[in-house]
Amino acid sequence: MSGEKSVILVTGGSGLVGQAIKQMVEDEKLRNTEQSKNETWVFCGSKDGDLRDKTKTEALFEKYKPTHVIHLAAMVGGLFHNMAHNLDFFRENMAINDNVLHTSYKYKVKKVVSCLSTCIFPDKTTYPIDETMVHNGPPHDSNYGYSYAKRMIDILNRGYHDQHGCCFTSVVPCNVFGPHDNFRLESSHVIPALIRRMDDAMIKGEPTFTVMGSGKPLRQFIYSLDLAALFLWTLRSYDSVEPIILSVDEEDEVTISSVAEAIQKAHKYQGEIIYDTSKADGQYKKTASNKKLRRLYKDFKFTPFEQAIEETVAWFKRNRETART
Ligand code: NAP
Ligand code: GFB
Repeated sequence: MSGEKSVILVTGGSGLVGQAIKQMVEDEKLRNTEQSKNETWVFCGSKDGDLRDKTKTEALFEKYKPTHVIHLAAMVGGLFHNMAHNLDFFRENMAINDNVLHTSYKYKVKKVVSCLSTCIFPDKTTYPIDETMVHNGPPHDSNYGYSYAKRMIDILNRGYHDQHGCCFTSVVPCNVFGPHDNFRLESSHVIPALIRRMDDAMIKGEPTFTVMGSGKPLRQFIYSLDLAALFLWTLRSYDSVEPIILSVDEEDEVTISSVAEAIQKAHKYQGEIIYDTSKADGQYKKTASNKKLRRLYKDFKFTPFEQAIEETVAWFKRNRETART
């Protein structure tokens, strides 16, 4: 990308990850970096064009004629949303992904970076999970729709590369959280759900706070701003078609209970945390290895988890009125 003028279209640009990339790009522009001088960035949400629709997808590409695409747009949700809507997650994401990748090919986009997830790997597996294991068996039953649709991105990337020489690749983030997250309880992931529900408990002066499930499952969480920095690196410096995991280290894996306690500390909530074990735990663990990333990008520093939680809770309290709630 160095030197030439680029137009980078970010699908899903109005969401959690898209808004983090937007902030990183704006910071670069403020610093007037050499890279930023040659790049025009376009951040799109569904109001700019419903990517499930082929004609609307083509209209978006005709309007902006991107040279590069970061493809984030997807039907996205937490455990309970996936469990209740596996068919929708499959069909909507299959349609979006096929339209975006085929239109990128038709418009001769030089590079596309799409997004998988560490939750799409086989449920019965050895640990740590790595990039070679995407298709080694069925995913966890709670989110098979989303998982199979995401796995097809990898198949499409290989097909466009093998048949047409396209540079279409993908990243595999672990669980993401941060400012501009989805705090709508019917579809949110665990961290925004706990942040929003604990804020509600504080406002109502509730003496107890319920965490769903046992609190025992293990997760790796990446702060959205860290993921955004790694997306910029992937766009500019990673040219393999093979997926690359973008995750914190294996040893940074935390239990859902410790997440709830970190959010309690950030909120300064004095009530008692209780667990509703009648609710599903979902996958017990999906520990992923970031060795490939560490090999290629040696000195990347992740934001400490507690600091990222503090910043996200503070953002939510400042922006609750306009956030997705
Ligand atoms: P998000 O906050 O829910 O944002 C989703 C984005 O996709 C929004 O900009 C949304 O636009 C757009 N979108 C949804 N349906 C669309 C459609 N039919 N046409 C056009 N745009 C559409 O999700 P996110 O957490 O940022 O996720 C971004 C990417 O990261 C996704 O591919 C997701 O699978 C992946 N990922 C997320 C996590 C996580 O923990 N959050 C973990 C691993 C991977 P509007 O809001 O304007 O409708
Ligand atoms: O982020 P989450 O919803 O999805 O986390 P996954 C679910 C875990 O958090 C379960 C517990 O152990 C839940 O019992 N939990 C506790 C809660 N309280 C809550 C709450 O109020 N809301 C939610 N949502 N969970 C998703 C996949 O799995 O990971 C998606 O289903 C996606 O496809 C995402 O890829 C990254 O981490 O279990």
